[in-house]
Amino acid sequence: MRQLDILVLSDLHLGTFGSHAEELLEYLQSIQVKTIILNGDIIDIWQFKKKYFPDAHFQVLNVLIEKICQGTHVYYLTGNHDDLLRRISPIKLANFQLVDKLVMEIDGKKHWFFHGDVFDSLVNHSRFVARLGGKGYDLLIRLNRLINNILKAFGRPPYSFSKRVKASVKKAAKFISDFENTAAELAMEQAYRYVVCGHIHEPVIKSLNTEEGRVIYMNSGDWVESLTSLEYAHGKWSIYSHHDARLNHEMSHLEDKVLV
Ligand SMILES: [Mn+2]
Repeated sequence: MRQLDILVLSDLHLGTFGSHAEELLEYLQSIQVKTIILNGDIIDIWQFKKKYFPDAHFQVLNVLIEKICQGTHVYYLTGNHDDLLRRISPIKLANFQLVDKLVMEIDGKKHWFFHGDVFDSLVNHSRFVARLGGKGYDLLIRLNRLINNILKAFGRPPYSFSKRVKASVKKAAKFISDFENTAAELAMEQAYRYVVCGHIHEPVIKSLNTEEGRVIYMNSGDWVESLTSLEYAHGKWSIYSHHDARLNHEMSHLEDKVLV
C-alpha cells in the first residue's frame, strides 16, 4: 500500500453510467491516506436514479466510510451536482466534515479548496463546451483530420465542419483558461498562493501569473474520463493517473515475464 498525506478527489459522479467506480475502488484500496478531500460532484444527485446505483458505487462509499472510522480525516466539499448538500452544510461529525469550501495549511502554505461551479456565472460557457475537455478535444481534432483526409482523397475541398470544430475547440480552450485564471486571481485577492478546484474535469498542476503574483493552480480532474486525483506525499503535490498506473503495472508484469 502506498502512503499518502492528502488525497484530493473530485467529480466521481457516483450514480451515473459514466462513473468509473470499479477503477476508483481499485485505487482507493491501494493507498493509505491521512486526509481525504472530496472536492464536489461526488454523488450525482441531479442524475440520480433509484434504479441505477451499482454495487461498485456503493463500495466506494463503503471504503470512504471505513476510512473515516479508521481515523482518516474526510472533508466533503459540495459541488453543483450535489448542491442539495449545501442546504445542510456545514456539518462536523468527529473526523468528517461537510463544507462548501476549505482553507487548509499544508506545510505552512495556505491552500484554498472549492469545487469551482461558482464561476459558472462569471465564465462564459455552455455545458457542451465545458465537456470538451481533454480527450473530447483530441478526438475532435483527429476526427476533423480524418474527414478532411477522406475528402482530399476524393479530390474535394475541406469541409466547413473543420472550421466549426476549430471554433468550438478554441472556445473550450478559452473556457478552461478563463476558469483557471479566474480561480488564480480570486485566490491571489485573498492571499492564497495555492488554489485547488474540480468541476471542469481537466486535471492539472500549474503555476499561473496574475497581476499581483504567482499562484499554483491545481485540478483533480474526474473519474468519468480522466480517472485522476491529486496526491500529497513527502512534501510534494502530484497528479495520479489511473490509466498511466495501469499501464506501468502491465509493463512491469511483462518485464517480469521476459526476465523469467
Ligand atoms: Mn461540477
